[in-house]
Amino acid sequence: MVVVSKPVIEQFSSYLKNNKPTTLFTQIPLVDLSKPDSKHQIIKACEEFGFFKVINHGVPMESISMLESEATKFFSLPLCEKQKTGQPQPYGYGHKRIGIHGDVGWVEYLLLTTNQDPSLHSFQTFRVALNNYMKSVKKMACEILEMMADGLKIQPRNVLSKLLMDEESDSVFRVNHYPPCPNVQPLSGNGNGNGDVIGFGEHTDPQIISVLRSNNTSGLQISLREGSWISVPPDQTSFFINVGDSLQVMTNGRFKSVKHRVVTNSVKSRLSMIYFCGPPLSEKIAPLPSLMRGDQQSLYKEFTWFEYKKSAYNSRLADNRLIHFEKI
Ligand code: GA4
Repeated sequence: MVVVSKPVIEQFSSYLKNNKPTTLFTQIPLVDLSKPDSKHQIIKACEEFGFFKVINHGVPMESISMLESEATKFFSLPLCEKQKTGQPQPYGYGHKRIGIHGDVGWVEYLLLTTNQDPSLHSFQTFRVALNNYMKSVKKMACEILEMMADGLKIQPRNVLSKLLMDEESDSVFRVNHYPPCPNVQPLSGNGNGNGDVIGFGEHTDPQIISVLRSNNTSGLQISLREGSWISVPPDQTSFFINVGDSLQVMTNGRFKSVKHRVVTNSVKSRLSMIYFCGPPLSEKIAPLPSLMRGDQQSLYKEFTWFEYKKSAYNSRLADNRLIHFEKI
């Protein structure tokens, strides 16, 4: 990350959010994957929050630490070295700019496909650590999606996980590094009053679910249905699951994709790694027939993941992307 001069900090302060105050006492749903009732907990969390934390997930701590240490090494390289992974189009190394329509954040990142991504060819140990990690995380994500199908009482239980297991699955992996951000003066009315600068602006994820793990630095916030923001206490031994737009459509709106954002920390850097579980490009995204009761109608027009992705990547971060696909 380049050293940043004051005017740039001021530029970022215009991204300070002026939303309703953060709610302090809401508990993030916690799902223990080893418990027999976890499928019911998952459904409840997806309906109420579109978000939950998982423990007893089976991803070895060793593979998490290996990837974290490789990613930390990568981000401490000089800019020119990091840029050898390519400009984000959308894959590669990026900093500050998110997407192609002017969104910015106090962040540098690596965006990769989960297939044979050529971006890391000169970073072999990083690549190996990444492949190991992704293998375990994909397995856990499939288990969660199967529990979800069980909890929704739909058959077959791999109706969602098969999209991820498909060789053509269009999943994406992202490592975000939020360097400590020099504090700016809190603006009046700013949520929690500590001068938060936006690391990654508010958005929903377009995919089915996203699986996030971060180091022990806070920053992630989720939006509750009534519009207030809550800070998610970091936990480096657990994973956090987001419902994405595609799962909202597949459940015909029963689950809602969760709006989330990341605010920076003035002292510690935050490192997060996210597996975005996407279907194959040709997959039709529509409510699962077994979830539709009686003469229930789909709330959405028909579209493929390719069409949705294309439209999503053409949007601004905070846009409501599903609105164009809703039936009037
Ligand atoms: C949000 C979720 C993932 O990080 C991502 C992002 C993508 C990008 O960084 O290129 C997008 C964003 C995300 C949605 C709207 C568009 C595309 C940035 C942006 C402004 C990789 C994804 O799949 O969609």
